[in-house]
Amino acid sequence: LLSRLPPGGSPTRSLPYCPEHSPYLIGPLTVSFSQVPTLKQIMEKNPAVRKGGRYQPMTCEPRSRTAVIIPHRNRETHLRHLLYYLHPFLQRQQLQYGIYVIHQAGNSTFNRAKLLNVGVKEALRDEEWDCLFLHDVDLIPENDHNLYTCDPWSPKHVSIAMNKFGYSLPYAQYFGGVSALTPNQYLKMNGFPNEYWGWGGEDDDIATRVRLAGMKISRPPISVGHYKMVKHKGDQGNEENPHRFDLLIRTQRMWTQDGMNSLTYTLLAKELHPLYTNITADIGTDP
Ligand code: BGN
Repeated sequence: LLSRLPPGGSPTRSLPYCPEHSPYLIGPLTVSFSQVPTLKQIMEKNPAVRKGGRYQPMTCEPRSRTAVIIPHRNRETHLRHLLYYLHPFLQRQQLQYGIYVIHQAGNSTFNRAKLLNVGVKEALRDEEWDCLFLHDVDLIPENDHNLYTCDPWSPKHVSIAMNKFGYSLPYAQYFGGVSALTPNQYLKMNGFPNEYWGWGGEDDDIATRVRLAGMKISRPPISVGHYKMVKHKGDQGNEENPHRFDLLIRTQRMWTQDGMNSLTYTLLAKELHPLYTNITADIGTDP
């Protein structure tokens, strides 16, 4: 038995750990985008989810407390598809979790990696999360044996078999889509770069940081890392970043200066929606 002592209080719960293999897992899942679920429908299917998109198992002590962090702007339908599949998926894994949507305010060029830094910073103010899942809004996991827990030894890349790449890794160093780091691993590599505005390259920078910080990328078996992407066109405000090649040459020089230790932004709102915590931040503009 295990008990977690709240500061200055007596244990609130004393429960056995959840089993190492959750009995609720199904394996391969059928993911379809033919209908867009409403938030109300998703809420009705997930009565145990609490305000802010939080959940914890009732009958056992979870083996991980996982924050799922989703950069977002103008992708409401993608978000609904993701929430529809992700809430039941995480509950079947018997995790304690919270879903954070990090919304970039304004119309300047999108900056995925900086939004992830903001999400990590804000999520860690709430809770001592064991594991940070950095998650694209348009990727739906297709196998619930893909556990949303961290590898204590290595940053983990999980979206390794996406339908758009024929269910295989597009190249050996690919680190885009969905990845999982412990707060320690995240801080050890100074988080993610803040200077990639627009599409592309930031994930390659992140992969290089993993190596420069003396770590290795770990991956689950390919069959478990299946993801289906919601089809979409390249979107306005996230055009290809023409500077990405120049930036990538400088990663080795920049990673200790640009990241969590240089992160600046203005928190505009933090709202506890029924299915997720919505963080709206002004992260500045493309120079
Ligand atoms: C790569 C992009 C990644 C993207 C993958 C998959 C760059 C940098 C070029 C040196 N990298 O080519 O950001 O996730 O394709 O689409 O553009």
